[in-house]
Amino acid sequence: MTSEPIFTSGFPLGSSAGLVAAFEWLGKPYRLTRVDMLGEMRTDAYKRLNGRVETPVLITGEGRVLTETMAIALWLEARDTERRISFEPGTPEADRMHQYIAFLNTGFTGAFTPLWVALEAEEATEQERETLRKFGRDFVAKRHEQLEAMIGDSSAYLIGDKPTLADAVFAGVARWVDFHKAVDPNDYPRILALRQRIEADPAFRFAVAVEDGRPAIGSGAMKGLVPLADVLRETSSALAA
Ligand SMILES: N[C@@H](CCC(=O)N[C@@H](CS)C(=O)NCC(=O)O)C(=O)O
Repeated sequence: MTSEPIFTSGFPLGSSAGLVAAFEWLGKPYRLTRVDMLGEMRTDAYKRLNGRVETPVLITGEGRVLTETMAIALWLEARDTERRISFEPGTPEADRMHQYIAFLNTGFTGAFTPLWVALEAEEATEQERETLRKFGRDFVAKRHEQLEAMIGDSSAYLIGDKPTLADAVFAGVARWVDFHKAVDPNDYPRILALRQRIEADPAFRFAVAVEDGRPAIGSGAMKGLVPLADVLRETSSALAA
């Protein structure tokens, strides 16, 4: 038996917000479950869902658990038969979209790690924290320079004139610069313009509202918010069966 897939909305500031926007743009029925990354995510029950204790996680309509942003993006791409948020596999546009997703999910996202560690490492001295912060800011600046150079002047989104999975992966993470004050966004005008375009998009606004626990009206594709406890109970009994 199949039902709507369930995707995580990790908060605060989860990268999953980008893929929530992608679900909205795709327009096929799905559900969401909010995951408090500082709370419920740390429980043993969640560790059975994702042993690496991270969001995002997707539970497919068949009850399979799929983790990792890139794997979930590829799952969405395979579902996108009308090519609303992706391109025909094998085309130059599809290859370029994969290239962007890979860069964004590795180099670009990873550059923020020292900044998160500086914030969360309870044992660290102030001097160690400052070293991490400096390393993180330099690394984020370097990845911004690289992304700024990759983005052309000729299209509204990363590839062409519609938002795709690459823009979704970008938007979930790009906003972290504000929280960490890692770089001056005005130094990267193409990145800033892209962020502003996506952050004003109803799909991304919906994703952020769900993340914040605010009432939200989306495209209608989101068929319900499922409490995480229900998701954990159902997936653990499915895994045990
Ligand atoms: N490789 C994973 C990384 C995902 C990731 O970094 N998730 C963050 C939130 S956006 C997380 O859950 N971090 C764990 C923590 O905050 O302790 C992916 O691409 O899905």
